[in-house]
Amino acid sequence: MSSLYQMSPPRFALVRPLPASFAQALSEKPPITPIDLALAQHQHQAYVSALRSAVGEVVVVDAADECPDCCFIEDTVVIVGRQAMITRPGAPSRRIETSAVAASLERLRTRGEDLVIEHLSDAALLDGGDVLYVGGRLFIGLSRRTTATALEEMRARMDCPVHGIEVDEGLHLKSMLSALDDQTLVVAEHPSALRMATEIKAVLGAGGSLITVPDASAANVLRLGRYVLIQDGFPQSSGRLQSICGERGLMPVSLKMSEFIKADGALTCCSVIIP
Ligand code: CIR
Repeated sequence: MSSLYQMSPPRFALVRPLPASFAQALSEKPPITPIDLALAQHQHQAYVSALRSAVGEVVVVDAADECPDCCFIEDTVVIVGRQAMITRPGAPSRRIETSAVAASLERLRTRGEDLVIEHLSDAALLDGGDVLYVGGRLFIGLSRRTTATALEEMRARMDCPVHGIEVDEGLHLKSMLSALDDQTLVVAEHPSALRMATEIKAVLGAGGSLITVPDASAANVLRLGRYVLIQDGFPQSSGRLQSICGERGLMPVSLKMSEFIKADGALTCCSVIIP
């Protein structure tokens, strides 16, 4: 099975442009300065350009103005190997986002991609932001958006080991941690993030390691072949990440995500990667 963390470029990235309603996206705390839609568009375009340079093909799912959060496409599907599990997002306003994503995956399948498209049951709630695939395992955050029923269903239906991790702070499991490769987690220097990362590292075993960064948002990085998307605007965190990338022969690409952070988003949430 292709790994998300190999040096060769992932085959596909699915993205969803910003809807005109993006300024009304959900947010845990209303931002001090409201979302600047023009700036958000600019940041999203830079994100998509970075993806175009790093993956085989970018598949664009049409935006839906009735879904202010639709650009956070990661929450709508979990893909491991050929298995694509369409989620049932935790926020009621986001549940209608999944059908357009399922239809795009179906089009890829009819083009010959070896994908098996499945749907979580109506009993489950799960956001893809709570799902980290690393070391051949799925770690699923139990958060305000993702339920124990969803964890059990994923355990029963996914073709890989599945572990639950309590999320007691932040929106999602990946709000304060992410993976650089199959053994290395990037994690915020924050008690709750460190506790979750330590639990994951224990499952990964002797090779598992943690890279800590001072800024919570900056702990969300997106590995794409030999590139690593990191967040601009957090000098201490990006300095640390840039030097680690250099040591490992990876190329950091800095992107500003300020308008997405206002809606509790970051780098992983704006795409779905198919290795
Ligand atoms: C939400 O509250 O659902 C969106 N405003 C943010 C979702 C971010 N998703 C992610 O990090 N996977």
